[in-house]
Amino acid sequence: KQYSCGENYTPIVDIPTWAQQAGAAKGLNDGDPLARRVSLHVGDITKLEIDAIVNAANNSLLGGGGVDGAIHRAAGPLLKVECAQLKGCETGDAKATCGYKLPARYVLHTVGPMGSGDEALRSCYSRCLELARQHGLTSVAFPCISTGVYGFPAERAAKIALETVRDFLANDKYGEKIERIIFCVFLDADYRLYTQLLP
Ligand code: AR6
Repeated sequence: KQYSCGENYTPIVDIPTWAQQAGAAKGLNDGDPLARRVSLHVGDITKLEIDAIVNAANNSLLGGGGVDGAIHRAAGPLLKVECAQLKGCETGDAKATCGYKLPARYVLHTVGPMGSGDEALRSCYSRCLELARQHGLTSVAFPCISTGVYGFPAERAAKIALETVRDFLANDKYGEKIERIIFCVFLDADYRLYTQLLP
């Protein structure tokens, strides 16, 4: 199946919410209303059939390793053609493209800081959520931006990710329209970290 950016379809988000996940694991706080709109998922972000997946890209937006490489491979060569027209992206900023052969309609490319830079990392998450608002998207999956090749400490990054998303869901006017945010982690260590921090 191929989706273009503009095509209407019903996103299939059959991943349980944190409320369901936490409800199954005793002692975790599933009483928070935001828990019904957030999921923790372990796996390959390129497989998710949702409105948008976020790419942890570099300033050139022309592809690379890690999740960036996986997204470009799965999306096919047209993704790079569209990216090349964007003329790069500043650290902490984000730009949207179509998803091409991906099951996700859009890719939100963001550039995380290298090693440190809390403000820039926060900005990656909030700029992606602003792009979601601009494009009317209601389901977005984030990888652990900057914590791979870019070497940002994983725990600090997870706290920033959760705080920024929580703030948007709870306080931004568009936040209430967001149906699902998926934290798509790839490593067991990140899964453990998010499981501890999500409550
Ligand atoms: N699905 C979900 N998460 C993934 C996947 C995947 N298929 N593959 C890796 N991860 P990284 P960065 C996780 O290095 O640190 C690229 O070369 C990975 O385990 O992809 O922001 C770019 O072009 C880690 O938790 O991104 C840049 O040059 C997280 O994704 C540079 O790397 C991010 O790791 C960006 O580095």
